[in-house]
Amino acid sequence: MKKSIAIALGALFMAGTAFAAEDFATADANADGQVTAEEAAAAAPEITPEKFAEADANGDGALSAEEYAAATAG
Ligand SMILES: [Ca+2]
Ligand SMILES: [Ca+2]
Repeated sequence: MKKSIAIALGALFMAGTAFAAEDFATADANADGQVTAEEAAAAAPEITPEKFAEADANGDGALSAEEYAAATAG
């Protein structure tokens, strides 16, 4: 019983990860590998300017796939 719940949660987690990757490609409107504040605002309104700045770990004003995942993680 507990084991099947763990498997179900694992499957959910993997599905979420796949969705996030797809989400990044969608958000990156010009496909340059970076999501700008404008692209993020258009694709993911839940990323507030505060969240964007927080997720932009290297401070270059754009989100890489990794940074975008952090921004959308919650
Ligand atoms: Ca872009
Ligand atoms: Ca960045």
